[in-house]
Amino acid sequence: MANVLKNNGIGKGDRVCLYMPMIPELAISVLACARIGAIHSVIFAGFSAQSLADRINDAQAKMVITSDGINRGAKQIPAKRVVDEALESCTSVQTVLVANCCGWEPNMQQGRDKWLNDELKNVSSTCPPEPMDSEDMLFILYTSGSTGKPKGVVHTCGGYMVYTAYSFQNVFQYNESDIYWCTADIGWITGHSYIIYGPLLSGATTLMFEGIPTYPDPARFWAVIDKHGVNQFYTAPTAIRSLMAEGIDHVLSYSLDSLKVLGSVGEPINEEAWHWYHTHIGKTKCPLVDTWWQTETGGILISGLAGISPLKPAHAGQPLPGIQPVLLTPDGQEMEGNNVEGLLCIKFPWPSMLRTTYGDHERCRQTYFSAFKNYYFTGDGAKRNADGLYRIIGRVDDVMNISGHRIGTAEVENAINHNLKVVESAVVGYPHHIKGQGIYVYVICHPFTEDENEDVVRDQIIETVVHEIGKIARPDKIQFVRGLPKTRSGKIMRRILRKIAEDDTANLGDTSTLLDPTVVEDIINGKL
Ligand code: 7RM
Repeated sequence: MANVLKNNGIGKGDRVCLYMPMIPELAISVLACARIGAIHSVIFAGFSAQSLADRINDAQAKMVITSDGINRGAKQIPAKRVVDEALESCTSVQTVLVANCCGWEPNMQQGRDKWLNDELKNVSSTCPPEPMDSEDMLFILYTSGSTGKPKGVVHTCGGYMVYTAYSFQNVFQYNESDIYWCTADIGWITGHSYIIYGPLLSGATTLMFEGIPTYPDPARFWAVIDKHGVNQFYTAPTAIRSLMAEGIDHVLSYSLDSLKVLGSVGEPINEEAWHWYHTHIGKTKCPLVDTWWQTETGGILISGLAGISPLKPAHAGQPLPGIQPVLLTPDGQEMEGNNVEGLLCIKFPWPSMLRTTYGDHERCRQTYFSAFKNYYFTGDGAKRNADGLYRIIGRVDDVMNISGHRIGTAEVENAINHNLKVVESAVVGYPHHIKGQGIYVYVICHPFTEDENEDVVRDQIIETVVHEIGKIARPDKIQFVRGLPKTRSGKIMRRILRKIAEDDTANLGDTSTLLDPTVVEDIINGKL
Protein backbone atom coordinates (compact mmCIF):
# COMPACT_ATOMS: atom_id res chain seq x y z
CA MET A 1 0.00 0.00 0.00
CA ALA A 2 2.88 2.35 0.80
CA ASN A 3 4.25 1.68 -2.67
CA VAL A 4 0.85 2.46 -4.19
CA LEU A 5 0.94 5.85 -2.49
CA LYS A 6 4.47 6.47 -3.77
CA ASN A 7 3.53 5.37 -7.32
CA ASN A 8 0.80 7.96 -7.23
CA GLY A 9 3.13 10.79 -6.34
CA ILE A 10 2.73 10.82 -2.57
CA GLY A 11 5.83 11.45 -0.48
CA LYS A 12 6.92 12.67 2.92
CA GLY A 13 4.87 15.64 4.15
CA ASP A 14 2.04 15.28 1.57
CA ARG A 15 -1.49 15.16 3.01
CA VAL A 16 -3.77 12.22 2.27
CA CYS A 17 -7.46 12.32 3.29
CA LEU A 18 -9.17 9.04 4.13
CA TYR A 19 -12.98 8.89 3.86
CA MET A 20 -13.82 5.24 4.38
CA PRO A 21 -15.79 2.67 6.34
CA MET A 22 -14.15 0.53 9.03
CA ILE A 23 -12.59 -1.91 6.58
CA PRO A 24 -9.02 -3.23 6.81
CA GLU A 25 -8.01 -0.94 3.93
CA LEU A 26 -8.58 2.03 6.25
CA ALA A 27 -6.09 0.82 8.89
CA ILE A 28 -3.72 -0.25 6.11
CA SER A 29 -3.92 3.20 4.48
CA VAL A 30 -3.16 4.92 7.80
CA LEU A 31 -0.11 2.72 8.31
CA ALA A 32 1.02 3.13 4.70
CA CYS A 33 1.00 6.91 5.13
CA ALA A 34 2.99 6.61 8.35
CA ARG A 35 5.52 4.35 6.67
CA ILE A 36 6.38 6.87 3.94
CA GLY A 37 5.97 10.00 6.08
CA ALA A 38 2.77 11.18 4.41
CA ILE A 39 0.38 12.99 6.77
CA HIS A 40 -2.97 11.24 7.05
CA SER A 41 -6.21 13.00 7.82
CA VAL A 42 -9.06 10.59 8.46
CA ILE A 43 -12.49 12.16 8.00
CA PHE A 44 -15.37 10.33 9.67
CA ALA A 45 -17.53 8.88 6.91
CA GLY A 46 -20.69 10.32 8.48
CA PHE A 47 -19.63 13.83 7.45
CA SER A 48 -21.31 15.48 4.45
CA ALA A 49 -19.64 16.40 1.15
CA GLN A 50 -19.44 20.01 2.34
CA SER A 51 -17.61 19.07 5.57
CA LEU A 52 -15.33 16.74 3.63
CA ALA A 53 -14.49 19.49 1.12
CA ASP A 54 -13.72 21.97 3.92
CA ARG A 55 -11.25 19.53 5.47
CA ILE A 56 -9.63 18.53 2.18
CA ASN A 57 -9.13 22.20 1.33
CA ASP A 58 -7.80 23.14 4.75
CA ALA A 59 -5.25 20.31 4.56
CA GLN A 60 -4.58 20.91 0.83
CA ALA A 61 -4.66 17.13 0.39
CA LYS A 62 -3.09 15.65 -2.74
CA MET A 63 -4.97 12.37 -2.49
CA VAL A 64 -8.25 10.99 -1.18
CA ILE A 65 -8.73 7.31 -0.36
CA THR A 66 -12.33 6.15 -0.23
CA SER A 67 -14.53 3.17 -1.10
CA ASP A 68 -17.40 2.63 -3.51
CA GLY A 69 -19.91 2.45 -0.66
CA ILE A 70 -20.29 1.88 3.04
CA ASN A 71 -22.27 -0.83 4.81
CA ARG A 72 -24.08 0.61 7.81
CA GLY A 73 -26.28 -2.07 9.33
CA ALA A 74 -28.90 -2.91 6.72
CA LYS A 75 -28.22 0.35 4.84
CA GLN A 76 -25.61 1.21 2.26
CA ILE A 77 -24.15 4.68 1.81
CA PRO A 78 -22.57 5.89 -1.47
CA ALA A 79 -19.17 7.10 -0.19
CA LYS A 80 -17.62 7.67 -3.62
CA ARG A 81 -20.54 9.86 -4.64
CA VAL A 82 -19.96 12.05 -1.56
CA VAL A 83 -16.27 12.35 -2.50
CA ASP A 84 -17.20 13.31 -6.07
CA GLU A 85 -19.48 16.05 -4.80
CA ALA A 86 -16.81 17.31 -2.38
CA LEU A 87 -14.12 17.39 -5.05
CA GLU A 88 -16.18 19.80 -7.16
CA SER A 89 -14.83 22.45 -4.82
CA CYS A 90 -11.31 21.07 -4.22
CA THR A 91 -8.39 21.73 -6.55
CA SER A 92 -5.54 20.16 -4.57
CA VAL A 93 -6.57 16.51 -5.08
CA GLN A 94 -4.79 14.72 -7.92
CA THR A 95 -5.69 11.12 -7.19
CA VAL A 96 -8.63 9.26 -5.66
CA LEU A 97 -8.06 5.63 -4.70
CA VAL A 98 -11.24 3.60 -4.38
CA ALA A 99 -11.49 0.42 -2.30
CA ASN A 100 -14.09 -2.12 -3.31
CA CYS A 101 -16.42 -2.61 -0.38
CA CYS A 102 -19.90 -3.03 -1.84
CA GLY A 103 -19.17 -4.39 -5.32
CA TRP A 104 -20.58 -1.29 -7.01
CA GLU A 105 -19.51 0.49 -10.17
CA PRO A 106 -19.23 4.11 -9.12
CA ASN A 107 -18.36 6.97 -11.45
CA MET A 108 -14.57 6.87 -12.05
CA GLN A 109 -13.06 10.08 -13.38
CA GLN A 110 -10.38 9.29 -15.94
CA GLY A 111 -6.87 10.15 -14.80
CA ARG A 112 -8.00 10.93 -11.26
CA ASP A 113 -9.86 7.92 -9.87
CA LYS A 114 -8.28 4.47 -9.53
CA TRP A 115 -9.36 1.17 -8.04
CA LEU A 116 -7.16 0.36 -5.08
CA ASN A 117 -7.10 -3.34 -5.94
CA ASP A 118 -5.71 -2.64 -9.43
CA GLU A 119 -3.03 -0.38 -8.01
CA LEU A 120 -1.96 -3.02 -5.49
CA LYS A 121 -1.27 -5.48 -8.32
CA ASN A 122 1.45 -3.26 -9.77
CA VAL A 123 3.75 -2.80 -6.80
CA SER A 124 6.51 -4.58 -4.98
CA SER A 125 5.71 -5.95 -1.53
CA THR A 126 8.64 -4.28 0.18
CA CYS A 127 8.95 -0.61 1.00
CA PRO A 128 11.66 0.79 3.26
CA PRO A 129 10.28 3.06 6.02
CA GLU A 130 10.97 6.77 5.65
CA PRO A 131 13.30 8.10 8.36
CA MET A 132 11.35 10.63 10.42
CA ASP A 133 12.22 13.22 13.01
CA SER A 134 10.32 12.72 16.25
CA GLU A 135 8.70 16.12 15.71
CA ASP A 136 7.68 15.52 12.07
CA MET A 137 3.91 15.50 11.57
CA LEU A 138 2.22 12.11 11.78
CA PHE A 139 -1.38 13.14 11.21
CA ILE A 140 -4.04 15.82 11.23
CA LEU A 141 -7.43 15.16 12.78
CA TYR A 142 -10.19 17.75 12.55
CA THR A 143 -12.17 18.47 15.69
CA SER A 144 -14.88 20.94 16.68
CA GLY A 145 -14.36 23.89 18.94
CA SER A 146 -16.37 26.90 19.98
CA THR A 147 -16.06 28.62 16.59
CA GLY A 148 -17.83 27.57 13.40
CA LYS A 149 -14.67 26.21 11.80
CA PRO A 150 -13.19 22.86 12.89
CA LYS A 151 -9.50 22.82 13.76
CA GLY A 152 -6.91 20.47 12.30
CA VAL A 153 -5.24 19.06 15.42
CA VAL A 154 -1.68 18.03 14.60
CA HIS A 155 0.13 15.10 16.23
CA THR A 156 3.76 14.25 15.64
CA CYS A 157 5.61 10.95 15.31
CA GLY A 158 7.69 10.50 18.44
CA GLY A 159 5.64 11.78 21.35
CA TYR A 160 2.31 10.51 20.07
CA MET A 161 3.58 7.00 19.52
CA VAL A 162 5.41 6.84 22.85
CA TYR A 163 2.37 8.03 24.76
CA THR A 164 -0.31 5.96 23.01
CA ALA A 165 1.72 2.78 23.57
CA TYR A 166 2.48 3.68 27.20
CA SER A 167 -1.10 4.58 28.07
CA PHE A 168 -2.56 1.57 26.22
CA GLN A 169 -0.36 -0.89 28.07
CA ASN A 170 -0.89 0.64 31.49
CA VAL A 171 -4.59 1.50 31.39
CA PHE A 172 -5.78 -1.76 29.84
CA GLN A 173 -3.09 -4.02 31.35
CA TYR A 174 -2.84 -5.84 28.04
CA ASN A 175 -1.03 -9.21 28.21
CA GLU A 176 0.55 -11.11 25.35
CA SER A 177 -2.01 -13.07 23.26
CA ASP A 178 -4.96 -11.11 24.68
CA ILE A 179 -7.64 -9.99 22.23
CA TYR A 180 -8.43 -6.30 22.64
CA TRP A 181 -11.45 -4.55 21.13
CA CYS A 182 -12.17 -0.84 20.91
CA THR A 183 -15.52 -0.12 19.23
CA ALA A 184 -14.72 3.46 18.20
CA ASP A 185 -14.58 4.57 14.58
CA ILE A 186 -11.11 5.37 13.21
CA GLY A 187 -12.60 8.70 12.10
CA TRP A 188 -12.26 9.86 15.72
CA ILE A 189 -9.17 10.14 17.92
CA THR A 190 -10.11 7.07 19.96
CA GLY A 191 -9.82 4.92 16.85
CA HIS A 192 -6.45 6.45 15.95
CA SER A 193 -4.89 6.01 19.38
CA TYR A 194 -6.59 2.87 20.68
CA ILE A 195 -7.47 0.78 17.63
CA ILE A 196 -4.38 1.48 15.57
CA TYR A 197 -1.35 3.12 17.14
CA GLY A 198 -1.37 2.19 20.86
CA PRO A 199 -2.23 -1.49 20.39
CA LEU A 200 -0.11 -2.11 17.28
CA LEU A 201 2.94 -0.38 18.78
CA SER A 202 2.50 -2.75 21.72
CA GLY A 203 2.30 -5.85 19.54
CA ALA A 204 -1.31 -6.36 20.63
CA THR A 205 -4.07 -8.07 18.71
CA THR A 206 -6.59 -5.35 18.00
CA LEU A 207 -10.06 -6.24 16.77
CA MET A 208 -11.64 -3.97 14.17
CA PHE A 209 -15.44 -3.98 13.74
CA GLU A 210 -17.20 -2.70 10.62
CA GLY A 211 -20.75 -3.05 11.94
CA ILE A 212 -23.08 -1.16 14.25
CA PRO A 213 -24.17 -2.22 17.77
CA THR A 214 -27.81 -2.86 16.81
CA TYR A 215 -27.45 -4.90 13.62
CA PRO A 216 -28.62 -7.59 13.00
CA ASP A 217 -29.81 -7.25 16.61
CA PRO A 218 -28.78 -5.44 19.80
CA ALA A 219 -26.70 -8.44 20.92
CA ARG A 220 -24.03 -7.88 18.27
CA PHE A 221 -21.33 -6.59 20.66
CA TRP A 222 -21.85 -9.56 23.00
CA ALA A 223 -21.84 -12.00 20.08
CA VAL A 224 -18.53 -10.60 18.81
CA ILE A 225 -16.99 -10.76 22.30
CA ASP A 226 -17.90 -14.47 22.62
CA LYS A 227 -17.00 -15.30 19.03
CA HIS A 228 -13.47 -13.88 19.27
CA GLY A 229 -12.80 -14.31 22.99
CA VAL A 230 -12.35 -10.58 23.59
CA ASN A 231 -10.37 -9.85 26.78
CA GLN A 232 -10.38 -6.03 26.89
CA PHE A 233 -13.47 -4.19 25.70
CA TYR A 234 -13.47 -0.40 25.24
CA THR A 235 -16.65 1.45 24.27
CA ALA A 236 -18.67 4.64 24.83
CA PRO A 237 -21.38 5.40 27.42
CA THR A 238 -23.87 6.24 24.66
CA ALA A 239 -23.54 2.70 23.27
CA ILE A 240 -23.99 1.24 26.75
CA ARG A 241 -27.10 3.33 27.37
CA SER A 242 -28.70 2.41 24.06
CA LEU A 243 -28.03 -1.33 24.56
CA MET A 244 -29.20 -1.09 28.15
CA ALA A 245 -32.51 0.28 26.82
CA GLU A 246 -32.92 -2.81 24.60
CA GLY A 247 -33.24 -5.02 27.67
CA ILE A 248 -31.09 -7.57 29.47
CA ASP A 249 -32.32 -10.55 27.44
CA HIS A 250 -29.93 -9.70 24.63
CA VAL A 251 -27.01 -10.11 27.01
CA LEU A 252 -28.11 -13.32 28.70
CA SER A 253 -27.52 -15.67 25.76
CA TYR A 254 -23.79 -14.90 25.81
CA SER A 255 -21.22 -16.00 28.36
CA LEU A 256 -18.84 -13.00 28.09
CA ASP A 257 -16.43 -15.19 30.06
CA SER A 258 -13.36 -14.01 28.20
CA LEU A 259 -13.69 -10.41 29.43
CA LYS A 260 -11.04 -9.18 31.86
CA VAL A 261 -11.16 -5.38 31.49
CA LEU A 262 -13.88 -2.89 30.51
CA GLY A 263 -13.27 0.66 29.34
CA SER A 264 -15.38 3.76 28.79
CA VAL A 265 -14.57 6.89 26.79
CA GLY A 266 -15.99 10.00 25.18
CA GLU A 267 -18.32 11.50 27.74
CA PRO A 268 -19.15 11.24 31.43
CA ILE A 269 -20.61 7.82 32.23
CA ASN A 270 -23.67 8.15 34.45
CA GLU A 271 -23.93 5.86 37.48
CA GLU A 272 -26.80 3.80 36.07
CA ALA A 273 -24.89 2.97 32.88
CA TRP A 274 -21.71 2.35 34.90
CA HIS A 275 -23.46 -0.22 37.14
CA TRP A 276 -25.21 -1.95 34.25
CA TYR A 277 -21.91 -2.24 32.33
CA HIS A 278 -19.98 -3.41 35.39
CA THR A 279 -22.68 -5.88 36.56
CA HIS A 280 -24.12 -7.35 33.38
CA ILE A 281 -21.19 -7.17 30.98
CA GLY A 282 -18.27 -7.42 33.44
CA LYS A 283 -20.18 -9.76 35.82
CA THR A 284 -18.72 -7.55 38.60
CA LYS A 285 -15.33 -9.22 38.14
CA CYS A 286 -13.86 -6.85 35.52
CA PRO A 287 -12.27 -3.54 36.48
CA LEU A 288 -13.93 -0.68 34.56
CA VAL A 289 -11.61 2.12 33.46
CA ASP A 290 -13.27 5.47 32.78
CA THR A 291 -10.73 7.16 30.51
CA TRP A 292 -10.73 10.95 30.18
CA TRP A 293 -8.85 12.55 27.31
CA GLN A 294 -9.28 14.60 24.13
CA THR A 295 -8.32 14.74 20.47
CA GLU A 296 -5.78 17.35 21.52
CA THR A 297 -4.23 15.25 24.29
CA GLY A 298 -3.58 12.36 21.87
CA GLY A 299 -3.92 9.77 24.63
CA ILE A 300 -5.61 9.03 27.95
CA LEU A 301 -4.62 11.52 30.67
CA ILE A 302 -6.97 10.70 33.56
CA SER A 303 -8.08 7.12 34.20
CA GLY A 304 -7.77 4.19 36.51
CA LEU A 305 -5.27 1.46 35.63
CA ALA A 306 -7.21 -1.80 35.26
CA GLY A 307 -7.00 -3.95 38.37
CA ILE A 308 -4.66 -1.53 40.11
CA SER A 309 -6.69 1.60 40.85
CA PRO A 310 -9.77 1.70 43.09
CA LEU A 311 -13.08 1.81 41.20
CA LYS A 312 -15.51 4.65 41.73
CA PRO A 313 -18.57 4.94 39.46
CA ALA A 314 -18.68 8.09 37.32
CA HIS A 315 -15.13 9.08 38.29
CA ALA A 316 -12.30 9.03 35.78
CA GLY A 317 -9.95 8.76 38.76
CA GLN A 318 -6.32 9.78 38.96
CA PRO A 319 -3.99 11.16 36.31
CA LEU A 320 -1.67 8.67 34.60
CA PRO A 321 1.89 8.74 35.97
CA GLY A 322 3.56 11.82 34.53
CA ILE A 323 0.40 13.85 34.01
CA GLN A 324 -0.27 16.86 36.23
CA PRO A 325 -3.85 18.15 36.13
CA VAL A 326 -4.92 21.17 38.14
CA LEU A 327 -8.26 22.83 38.82
CA LEU A 328 -8.32 26.57 38.35
CA THR A 329 -10.70 29.29 39.48
CA PRO A 330 -12.09 31.48 36.66
CA ASP A 331 -9.35 34.03 37.42
CA GLY A 332 -6.64 31.43 37.08
CA GLN A 333 -5.81 30.52 40.70
CA GLU A 334 -4.88 26.88 41.33
CA MET A 335 -7.31 25.30 43.76
CA GLU A 336 -5.50 23.38 46.48
CA GLY A 337 -6.68 20.32 48.36
CA ASN A 338 -9.64 18.03 47.75
CA ASN A 339 -13.39 18.48 47.49
CA VAL A 340 -13.00 21.30 44.99
CA GLU A 341 -14.48 22.02 41.57
CA GLY A 342 -12.91 24.14 38.86
CA LEU A 343 -11.60 24.44 35.32
CA LEU A 344 -9.48 21.48 34.30
CA CYS A 345 -6.03 22.43 33.07
CA ILE A 346 -2.80 20.50 32.60
CA LYS A 347 0.24 22.09 34.18
CA PHE A 348 3.13 20.49 32.32
CA PRO A 349 3.45 19.15 28.78
CA TRP A 350 3.17 15.45 27.98
CA PRO A 351 4.49 13.49 24.99
CA SER A 352 1.30 13.37 22.90
CA MET A 353 0.01 16.90 23.33
CA LEU A 354 -1.09 18.62 20.13
CA ARG A 355 1.74 20.54 18.48
CA THR A 356 -0.30 23.00 16.43
CA THR A 357 -3.57 23.46 14.59
CA TYR A 358 -2.83 22.89 10.94
CA GLY A 359 -2.08 26.06 9.01
CA ASP A 360 -2.86 28.35 11.96
CA HIS A 361 -0.44 28.14 14.86
CA GLU A 362 -1.80 31.29 16.46
CA ARG A 363 -5.22 29.70 16.74
CA CYS A 364 -3.68 26.80 18.67
CA ARG A 365 -1.98 29.22 21.04
CA GLN A 366 -5.15 31.24 21.50
CA THR A 367 -7.48 28.29 22.00
CA TYR A 368 -5.46 26.18 24.39
CA PHE A 369 -2.64 28.23 25.89
CA SER A 370 -3.93 31.77 26.34
CA ALA A 371 -6.92 31.37 28.69
CA PHE A 372 -4.49 30.70 31.54
CA LYS A 373 -0.83 31.58 31.22
CA ASN A 374 1.46 28.53 31.39
CA TYR A 375 -1.36 25.98 31.44
CA TYR A 376 -3.03 23.86 28.77
CA PHE A 377 -6.78 24.56 29.10
CA THR A 378 -9.00 21.56 28.35
CA GLY A 379 -12.38 23.29 28.06
CA ASP A 380 -13.78 20.89 30.68
CA GLY A 381 -14.92 21.50 34.23
CA ALA A 382 -14.05 18.87 36.86
CA LYS A 383 -14.28 18.02 40.55
CA ARG A 384 -11.58 16.53 42.74
CA ASN A 385 -13.29 14.47 45.42
CA ALA A 386 -12.23 13.77 48.99
CA ASP A 387 -9.89 11.00 47.83
CA GLY A 388 -8.25 13.08 45.12
CA LEU A 389 -10.13 11.34 42.30
CA TYR A 390 -11.25 13.46 39.35
CA ARG A 391 -14.82 13.53 38.13
CA ILE A 392 -15.30 15.23 34.78
CA ILE A 393 -18.41 17.40 34.69
CA GLY A 394 -18.36 18.42 31.04
CA ARG A 395 -17.54 21.25 28.67
CA VAL A 396 -17.58 24.80 29.92
CA ASP A 397 -17.44 26.23 26.37
CA ASP A 398 -19.89 26.12 23.45
CA VAL A 399 -19.00 22.57 22.48
CA MET A 400 -21.67 19.86 22.70
CA ASN A 401 -21.05 16.15 23.16
CA ILE A 402 -23.65 14.28 21.12
CA SER A 403 -23.28 10.49 21.51
CA GLY A 404 -19.62 11.07 22.32
CA HIS A 405 -19.14 13.21 19.18
CA ARG A 406 -17.85 16.73 19.61
CA ILE A 407 -19.93 19.33 17.78
CA GLY A 408 -19.73 23.09 18.19
CA THR A 409 -22.98 25.05 18.64
CA ALA A 410 -21.60 27.66 16.23
CA GLU A 411 -21.07 25.03 13.55
CA VAL A 412 -24.70 23.94 13.75
CA GLU A 413 -25.90 27.55 13.76
CA ASN A 414 -23.84 28.31 10.65
CA ALA A 415 -25.37 25.31 8.93
CA ILE A 416 -28.93 26.28 9.90
CA ASN A 417 -28.41 29.83 8.75
CA HIS A 418 -27.75 28.50 5.24
CA ASN A 419 -31.47 27.73 5.06
CA LEU A 420 -33.08 30.73 3.35
CA LYS A 421 -36.15 30.51 5.55
CA VAL A 422 -34.01 31.21 8.61
CA VAL A 423 -33.41 34.71 9.97
CA GLU A 424 -31.39 33.74 13.03
CA SER A 425 -30.77 30.71 15.20
CA ALA A 426 -29.29 29.72 18.52
CA VAL A 427 -28.19 26.18 19.36
CA VAL A 428 -27.62 24.62 22.78
CA GLY A 429 -27.09 21.11 24.13
CA TYR A 430 -29.63 19.58 26.54
CA PRO A 431 -29.57 16.31 28.55
CA HIS A 432 -30.61 13.34 26.41
CA HIS A 433 -31.16 9.91 27.99
CA ILE A 434 -29.30 7.95 25.30
CA LYS A 435 -27.06 10.44 23.49
CA GLY A 436 -25.81 12.16 26.63
CA GLN A 437 -26.64 15.48 25.02
CA GLY A 438 -29.15 16.33 22.31
CA ILE A 439 -29.22 19.37 20.00
CA TYR A 440 -31.86 22.00 20.81
CA VAL A 441 -32.43 24.70 18.20
CA TYR A 442 -34.20 28.02 18.69
CA VAL A 443 -34.96 29.58 15.33
CA ILE A 444 -36.46 32.80 14.01
CA CYS A 445 -37.91 32.36 10.52
CA HIS A 446 -39.27 34.58 7.77
CA PRO A 447 -43.10 34.42 7.63
CA PHE A 448 -44.35 31.07 6.32
CA THR A 449 -46.03 30.89 2.91
CA GLU A 450 -49.37 29.13 2.45
CA ASP A 451 -47.94 25.66 1.86
CA GLU A 452 -45.49 25.96 4.75
CA ASN A 453 -46.02 25.15 8.41
CA GLU A 454 -43.74 24.36 11.35
CA ASP A 455 -43.41 20.67 10.48
CA VAL A 456 -42.47 21.37 6.87
CA VAL A 457 -39.90 24.02 7.74
CA ARG A 458 -38.53 21.90 10.58
CA ASP A 459 -37.82 19.08 8.13
CA GLN A 460 -36.16 21.52 5.74
CA ILE A 461 -33.90 22.84 8.49
CA ILE A 462 -32.92 19.30 9.47
CA GLU A 463 -32.13 18.57 5.83
CA THR A 464 -29.95 21.68 5.64
CA VAL A 465 -27.93 20.62 8.70
CA VAL A 466 -27.49 17.05 7.41
CA HIS A 467 -26.38 18.48 4.06
CA GLU A 468 -23.97 21.01 5.56
CA ILE A 469 -22.43 18.89 8.35
CA GLY A 470 -23.76 15.33 8.26
CA LYS A 471 -26.20 13.11 10.13
CA ILE A 472 -24.26 13.35 13.40
CA ALA A 473 -25.38 16.97 13.78
CA ARG A 474 -29.10 16.33 13.14
CA PRO A 475 -31.09 18.57 15.53
CA ASP A 476 -33.30 16.76 18.06
CA LYS A 477 -35.63 19.67 18.79
CA ILE A 478 -36.39 22.81 16.79
CA GLN A 479 -38.45 25.52 18.45
CA PHE A 480 -39.76 28.46 16.42
CA VAL A 481 -39.44 31.72 18.33
CA ARG A 482 -40.15 35.38 17.55
CA GLY A 483 -37.00 36.63 19.25
CA LEU A 484 -33.87 35.47 21.08
CA PRO A 485 -32.73 36.71 24.49
CA LYS A 486 -30.04 39.27 23.72
CA THR A 487 -28.01 41.69 25.73
CA ARG A 488 -28.07 45.37 24.81
CA SER A 489 -24.85 44.81 22.89
CA GLY A 490 -26.59 42.16 20.77
CA LYS A 491 -25.06 39.02 22.27
CA ILE A 492 -27.30 35.96 22.54
CA MET A 493 -27.57 34.86 26.19
CA ARG A 494 -27.07 31.15 25.77
CA ARG A 495 -27.05 30.56 29.49
CA ILE A 496 -30.77 31.35 29.50
CA LEU A 497 -31.50 29.23 26.43
CA ARG A 498 -29.57 26.32 27.93
CA LYS A 499 -31.60 26.52 31.15
CA ILE A 500 -34.86 26.58 29.22
CA ALA A 501 -33.81 23.57 27.12
CA GLU A 502 -32.87 21.78 30.36
CA ASP A 503 -36.28 22.61 31.93
CA ASP A 504 -34.51 24.54 34.65
CA THR A 505 -36.57 27.73 34.32
CA ALA A 506 -36.76 28.28 38.07
CA ASN A 507 -33.17 29.55 38.07
CA LEU A 508 -32.86 31.71 34.98
CA GLY A 509 -30.76 34.22 36.86
CA ASP A 510 -30.67 37.90 36.04
CA THR A 511 -32.64 38.72 32.89
CA SER A 512 -32.88 42.45 33.54
CA THR A 513 -29.96 43.26 31.23
CA LEU A 514 -31.85 41.84 28.27
CA LEU A 515 -32.89 44.05 25.40
CA ASP A 516 -36.42 42.60 25.54
CA PRO A 517 -37.07 40.43 28.64
CA THR A 518 -40.52 39.41 27.35
CA VAL A 519 -39.04 37.10 24.68
CA VAL A 520 -37.89 34.80 27.49
CA GLU A 521 -41.45 34.24 28.68
CA ASP A 522 -42.60 33.52 25.13
CA ILE A 523 -39.81 31.01 24.65
CA ILE A 524 -40.67 29.25 27.92
CA ASN A 525 -44.32 29.06 26.89
CA GLY A 526 -43.41 27.51 23.54
CA LYS A 527 -40.92 25.00 25.01
CA LEU A 528 -40.91 21.60 23.28
C1 7RM B 1 -11.47 10.83 23.60
C2 7RM B 1 -12.45 11.87 23.12
C3 7RM B 1 -13.14 15.26 24.19
C4 7RM B 1 -14.18 15.66 25.20
C5 7RM B 1 -13.58 16.05 26.53
C6 7RM B 1 -14.72 15.73 27.48
C7 7RM B 1 -15.36 14.49 26.87
C8 7RM B 1 -13.99 12.36 26.90
C9 7RM B 1 -14.49 11.55 28.85
C10 7RM B 1 -15.16 12.79 28.70
C11 7RM B 1 -16.06 12.58 30.80
C12 7RM B 1 -14.67 10.83 30.08
N1 7RM B 1 -11.92 12.94 22.48
N2 7RM B 1 -14.83 13.25 27.46
N3 7RM B 1 -13.79 11.32 27.71
N4 7RM B 1 -15.94 13.30 29.68
N5 7RM B 1 -15.46 11.39 31.02
N6 7RM B 1 -14.10 9.64 30.32
O1 7RM B 1 -13.62 11.73 23.33
O2 7RM B 1 -11.86 15.20 21.49
O3 7RM B 1 -13.66 13.73 20.85
O4 7RM B 1 -13.72 14.74 23.01
O5 7RM B 1 -15.03 14.54 25.49
O6 7RM B 1 -15.64 16.78 27.49
O7 7RM B 1 -13.20 17.41 26.54
S1 7RM B 1 -12.78 14.19 21.88
